[in-house]
Amino acid sequence: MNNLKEIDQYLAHKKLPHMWCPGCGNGVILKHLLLGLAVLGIPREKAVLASGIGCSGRAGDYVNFHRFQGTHGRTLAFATGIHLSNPELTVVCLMGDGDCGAIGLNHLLHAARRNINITAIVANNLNYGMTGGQYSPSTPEDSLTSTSRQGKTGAALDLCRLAAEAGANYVARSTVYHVREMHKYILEALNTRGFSMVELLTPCPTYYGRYNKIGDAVQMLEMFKEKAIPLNKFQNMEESEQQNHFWRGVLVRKNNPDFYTRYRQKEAVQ
Ligand SMILES: Cc1ncc(C[n+]2csc(CCOP(=O)(O)OP(=O)(O)O)c2C)c(N)n1
Ligand code: SF4
Repeated sequence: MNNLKEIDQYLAHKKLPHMWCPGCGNGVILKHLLLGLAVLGIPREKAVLASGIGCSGRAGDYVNFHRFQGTHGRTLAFATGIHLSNPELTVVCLMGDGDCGAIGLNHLLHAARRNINITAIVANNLNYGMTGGQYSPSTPEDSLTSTSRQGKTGAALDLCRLAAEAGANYVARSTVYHVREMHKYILEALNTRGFSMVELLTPCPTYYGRYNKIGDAVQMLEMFKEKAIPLNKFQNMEESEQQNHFWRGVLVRKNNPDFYTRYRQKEAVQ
């Protein structure tokens, strides 16, 4: 599905045009999140977008349904509260890689461990966009950023593997270049009961692309096309080769009961 009419109802038209830089991937992610809601027929009054602080977090400004923006890094904690106070809602949490993987990492682990019925979308632009292109835990090793002028020291943190290990029911990763795959994973995540997470590699030509001399947005997308490879291929690579690539695919697909269901079952037997 690619019909913009379908997402009209979810968009705050009066707030447009958006503030993102030309070539930023955040608009593509927002579009496919809204398409996902439309495909699943989720009414506006049943949808909530909890977004982080950062460029990606500004997505909340452009939606015409319940939205919430709290403090940086605490997005999943707020989303957990929203979900538990009204489990009928479809709660989506949209975070940057800094929000989710640095200051907010603890919340990711516990949301996944509890298998909270939330869909987390992580817009991984490989750096902190809003504050000037500093490196984040998921910035690839040796990347040039405003805080690693000689190249980042230390490997990138794989947020998907952490969420999978902690107990999430659905974990997948794709890129803004692989748009059909991204669309499918967002739909699958929204359709999962329990904690679901989709990490999306997305271009930040203004900082990551410029500092690393990758070029403009098109060249950043070409980088994702070349370097983001299917999970099974990635697993057969030497470790040294893996460091120069990203995997993409579905890491976890499970059907374990979510936190709310288990909690209610305990109450019922008392
Ligand atoms: C508690 C707190 N610490 C730091 C900041 C400053 N800050 C705002 S956005 C941000 C990082 C943004 O990076 P990311 O979460 O990856 O989102 P992006 O802008 O790249 O989409 C930081 C450190 C803040 N607002 N609040
Ligand atoms: S700084 Fe980067 S992430 Fe932020 S709006 Fe510009 S391109 Fe997008």
